[in-house]
Amino acid sequence: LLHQRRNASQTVTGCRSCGGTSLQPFLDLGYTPLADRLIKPETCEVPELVFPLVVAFCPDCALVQILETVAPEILFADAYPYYSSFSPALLEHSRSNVEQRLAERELGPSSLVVELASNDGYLLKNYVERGVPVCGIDPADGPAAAARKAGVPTLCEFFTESFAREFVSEHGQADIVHANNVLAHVADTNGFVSGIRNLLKPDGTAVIEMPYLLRLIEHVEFDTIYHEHLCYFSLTALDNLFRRHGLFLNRVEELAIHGGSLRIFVEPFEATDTGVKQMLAHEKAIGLDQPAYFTEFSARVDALREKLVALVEQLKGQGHSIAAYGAAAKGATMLNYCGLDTRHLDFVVDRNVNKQGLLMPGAHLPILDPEELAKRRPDYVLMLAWNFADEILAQQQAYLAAGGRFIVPVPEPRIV
Ligand code: JHZ
Ligand code: ZN
Repeated sequence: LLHQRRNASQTVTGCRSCGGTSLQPFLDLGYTPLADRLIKPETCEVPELVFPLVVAFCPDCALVQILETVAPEILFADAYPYYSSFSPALLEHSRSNVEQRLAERELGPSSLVVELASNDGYLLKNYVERGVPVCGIDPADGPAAAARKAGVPTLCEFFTESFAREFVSEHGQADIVHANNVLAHVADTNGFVSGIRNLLKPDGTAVIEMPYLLRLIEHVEFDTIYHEHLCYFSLTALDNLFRRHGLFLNRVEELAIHGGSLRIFVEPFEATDTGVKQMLAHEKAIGLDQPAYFTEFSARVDALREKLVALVEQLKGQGHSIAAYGAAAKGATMLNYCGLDTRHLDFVVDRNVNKQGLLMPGAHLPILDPEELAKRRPDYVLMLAWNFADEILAQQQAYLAAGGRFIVPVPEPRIV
């Protein structure tokens, strides 16, 4: 199975944030294929590229990170299948984010809002509707083309320190910089943050979202670990990272999205509010900035795997059919780490038409339209996109009413 293209990945020697060389591994998910690299059935690229997935803690700056960096050209540029606009809950989350920014700050035709990893324009379109000039920056050509088509000016580029400099000399600095679920994806963590510093006006604000490490650990969301996600952030680690570049975490909000996220408000001047101070103090109090906090995690991940596999095998043994919902990147980690594949699950459904017709990495489940649940009526459906469980359960009332059942794997496998 092991098959690696030369120069496709590199192992870090020092911390991605502070450069410290005392990284302490605490979880090994083995060799796994790339979570968003869906397989075309006709050209079935087998064996697939697989890469080590080891997670470590840096005692010097508290950053949790994986050790392997897969080349971004392989991860994001070519046929990247993730389009934000397939989730109504995410669209609503983004619309309300923009409404709040507009309520807080006067933005008009001479303002500039930039989004890093603007995907298909799902967020910036809300500013466009309100007449505020925007520019999206995203390296994935499919989603960037979709954004332009939706009226959101978008540059198809990776955001780097040098790109930020060129951008500012051409377009000027930004009043607001949005960056949702992208900081963890970037190999040059410090260059990216320094780029944000350059991009911001002196009174500008960067509004940045990322999954919150505390919730990942608490809820055993180990499936959100895959090669696209290089870093897993606590507020402590973020504070250390941004301060190094003259940026300050002045405000923080906790959000439910993606299993529990942080939204940080970062500015080039220090005006830290009490919420930030309290959250930093809380992380210190529970030891999230210490290696001991992470020692049990690996055993909890294995316990989840054992419980899920036992449940699936029990249901199969009783003659039940099982499918899955959500060809999510996190689904790839869940299936591969648990060793679940076509022996256990018949297919996976996903609304994203760009994923339909392809196969899940590693497990090779075919990806079908969600309509197929009503047609094929599997007895059980493994909820791989558990972060959207409420939305999906509401949408699948007919399947549930007909006696169908979902298996939700996180934080603990259970049937709903
Ligand atoms: P979803 C993505 O991860 C991509 P993924 C990325 N790696 C990242 O950082 C995180 O988000 C934050 C589908 N779906 O978004 C859509 C339905 O079919 O949780 C998606 O394919 N019907 C950049 O891929 C998948 O499920 C629905 O009703 O793990 C969900 O994937 C809904 C709501 C979703 O994240
Ligand atoms: Zn460090």
